[in-house]
Amino acid sequence: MAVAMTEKLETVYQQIKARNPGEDEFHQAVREVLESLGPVLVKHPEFVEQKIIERVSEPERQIIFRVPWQDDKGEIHINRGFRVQFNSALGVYKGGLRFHPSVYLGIIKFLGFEQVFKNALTGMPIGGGKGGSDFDPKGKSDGEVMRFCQSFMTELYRHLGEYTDVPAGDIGVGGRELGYMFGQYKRITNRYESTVLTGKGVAWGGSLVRTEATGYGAVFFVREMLAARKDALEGKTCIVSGSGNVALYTIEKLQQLGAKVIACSDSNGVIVHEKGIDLPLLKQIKEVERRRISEYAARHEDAKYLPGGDVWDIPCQIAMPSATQNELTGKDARTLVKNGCIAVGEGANMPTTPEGVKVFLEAKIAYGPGKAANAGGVATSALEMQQNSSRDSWSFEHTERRLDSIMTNIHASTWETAEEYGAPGNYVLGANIAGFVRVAKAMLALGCI
Ligand code: NDP
Ligand code: 2IT
Repeated sequence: MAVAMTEKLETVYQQIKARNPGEDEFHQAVREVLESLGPVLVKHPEFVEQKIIERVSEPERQIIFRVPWQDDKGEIHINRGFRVQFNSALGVYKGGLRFHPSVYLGIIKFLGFEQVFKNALTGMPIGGGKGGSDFDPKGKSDGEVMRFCQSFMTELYRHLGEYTDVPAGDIGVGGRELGYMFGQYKRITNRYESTVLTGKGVAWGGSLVRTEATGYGAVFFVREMLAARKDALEGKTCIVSGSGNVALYTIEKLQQLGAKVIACSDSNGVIVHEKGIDLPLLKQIKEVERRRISEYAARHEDAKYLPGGDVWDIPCQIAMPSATQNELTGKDARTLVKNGCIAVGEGANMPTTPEGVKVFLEAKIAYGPGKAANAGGVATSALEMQQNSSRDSWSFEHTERRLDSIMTNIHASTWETAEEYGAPGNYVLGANIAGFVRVAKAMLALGCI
């Protein structure tokens, strides 16, 4: 259970809420971190004196811009673009771009805030930022996606740079979109500045393993949580929500480590395949054909499709939320615990509601929060930057070993921090404190900026 917020932190939280009206997801993300920080402030009065909490909760810079583009019929559409450059105490602003109709400032700020601490946990020299647009890539042609990405980058490029701000993908932004954006950046600036974006195609400066990294990393984190309890993934029954980049490679690594994945989902429904998901077929449908998962059941007679179903109702031992924020509620958490779930590893950002988190912590199951468990994506982005800077490219095996050791270290540091602060096994507390302290110390050293 998170340590109760001190009066001081409650006052600061109320000020942040009032200053950022209507941004519910941002408030939620801030509250969740602040609830862990009481004991840190007692130990480090200098953080209070220097107003580190107030400073770390205020983005260094917020950019909002118009993105006009033409569809295939010549009709003009106007979307809104965002980049929130949250904190650069540890390095360049680093974090993904999300294209989804639900995007507004509150979502980008929650993601940017989480990113600051996640990036700190990796131990690498990266600050935090996030961006995106309310553009919906679903149902758009390649030409429409390209024109949108070019328009988006025509405005954003002036705020980026290998020493300034380095975006990557997130929901709705993968290799195709990053390619169009990198092309436009290169054209406008006349610079082949590989390090300005990560998640690039391997043929043009990308890193092997970046595509797989978030999902693989989340599974490595779960493997470590189980090992700490003298248990292992082999033979475990798992469910994964979503069926995008993170979900697919979570399924892949779970299967490689001997677990059985019986369900996944999209925003329309759930597929259940008791024999175990046929990953090559799922990849073909999602990555190659860009279709819905209902198609999977249509091509596999022993798989079931549950339109509008709730994936968390499927009994499992391990659950890996890999779709979006607040997708796992208090009720879902109670169902999972009742059905015998022993571990939850979050590939998505803030997928569990505060009530759900409470249920997991009270049940004392192994619960790995997103900012620790999904840090493998951004960590491998930092490895991509290292390769770009040294004009080198590493083998798959070498890069995966690096990812594995980063995730193992994040597990160890969050575990040890939780123990140090008297909450053994509480990775929420461990991740929030370990991430915050690293950022706070750097901010203190850099003065009042
Ligand atoms: P993708 O766009 O590849 O896939 C997203 C998946 O989540 C799809 O299956 C999508 O279903 C589902 N989904 C998205 N929004 C909603 C919603 N509002 N309701 C229900 N389902 C939804 O994105 P990623 O796999 O890259 O991202 C998934 C999560 O992982 C996000 O929370 C992201 O922030 C996080 N993450 C991603 C990283 C990365 O490297 N890509 C790194 C760390 C975290 P549908 O197709 O029906 O919309
Ligand atoms: O949420 C995340 O960590 C990401 N979407 C990846 C960010 C990155 O810069 O690789």
